[in-house]
Amino acid sequence: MHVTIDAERLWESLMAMAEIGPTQHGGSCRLALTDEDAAGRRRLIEWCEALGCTWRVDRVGNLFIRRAGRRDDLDPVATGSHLDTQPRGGRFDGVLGVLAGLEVFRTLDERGIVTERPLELVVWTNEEGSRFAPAMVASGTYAGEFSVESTLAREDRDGVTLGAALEASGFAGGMAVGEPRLDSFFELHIEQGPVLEAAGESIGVVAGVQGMRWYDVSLDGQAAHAGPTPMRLRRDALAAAARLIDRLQSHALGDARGDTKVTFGCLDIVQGSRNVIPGETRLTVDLRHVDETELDALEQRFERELAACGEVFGVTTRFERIWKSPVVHFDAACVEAVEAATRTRGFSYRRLLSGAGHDSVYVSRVAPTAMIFVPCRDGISHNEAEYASPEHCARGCQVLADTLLARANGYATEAL
Ligand code: HGY
Ligand code: MN
Ligand code: MN
Repeated sequence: MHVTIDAERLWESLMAMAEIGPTQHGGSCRLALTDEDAAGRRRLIEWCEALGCTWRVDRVGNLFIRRAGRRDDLDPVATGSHLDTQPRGGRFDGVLGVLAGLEVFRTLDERGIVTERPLELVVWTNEEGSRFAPAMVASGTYAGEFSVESTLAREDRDGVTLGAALEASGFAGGMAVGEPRLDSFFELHIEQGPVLEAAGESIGVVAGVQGMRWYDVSLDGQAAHAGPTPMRLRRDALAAAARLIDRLQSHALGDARGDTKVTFGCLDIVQGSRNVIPGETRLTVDLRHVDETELDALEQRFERELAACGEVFGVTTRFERIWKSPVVHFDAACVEAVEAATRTRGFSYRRLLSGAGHDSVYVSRVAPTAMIFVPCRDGISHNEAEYASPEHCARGCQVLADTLLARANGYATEAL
């Protein structure tokens, strides 16, 4: 039973969603549980209600939109991703996975196809981890990694809790977190890196996700006058942070395999002033690697380098690991189903590990899961210039449709 998704309609829905929270240079800003995020969710709900879908929200705001099957007593086959974005994010990160699910629903609806198992389209709350840390906190709560209470208590930089933001957004749901149980979960996403585009391939069959760890670092030296204070008597908290960044950058750049990733996304000078030696700085650290043992070693190196910088600059250093997401390998049968659907369509592809975290990381703990990637221009993401071509979006959506249909009807993908 082959269906062909409507590439143009998919693209139109992507551009229509991009009208909500547009940024100056063609990107999107819909921070988790802001008015823009809520508006994007409501627009999706409208589109799905027009197809006869029902929807419900769990206690951390995860939105589940159901398309009935012939056997509604069976666990649903699910797809989806996230609608929240980075502050100056792109129009495809997360959104493509959600709207590809909508396009599959629309295609089945116009063909009058009812699958054996019901289908769920899921929008996970706060995937980005930009407003509330850590990333994927709501899918993590669904999978049992975080308690509901701790998730609702997470605060943004203004001290607003995730629970209060949920209430304000109108998406504080009543459904118990962890429901519904899923038969399987398939997520379509842009690669957010350069691999597929450089190889000229259309599809990434994602077999897993690299390990990720987040830290909050404090460096406390001594504020002093920029003029009279001799260099060798300074306890400069920014100079110490700069040395740490440089040391870890050099280490990562020295990794010939390129598997070591270090990122310092936020650096704050507390009460900074141009003629005051920085007394206090706050730094975020993001470490990633495809191998858990190597990630342990990288974490130990980070600790050593931080202590050494404190010594050299006479600065007191502290750090807290606020998130640890181990290397994940997805369900072999799900990965093979994606690969078979891709081969059946004759699309060029490769298997790969994801460099970015996704809600699939946590969902894979409680349901067989796999992901589908499509290339993005110059590998750029988390940037307003993020772009995936209509053709690549359509191919990813087609593979998703074939995979969902096969799984929900109990066929092998090749038999479609
Ligand atoms: O951090 C990540 O990899 C994802 O974008 N949340
Ligand atoms: Mn994403
Ligand atoms: Mn992202």
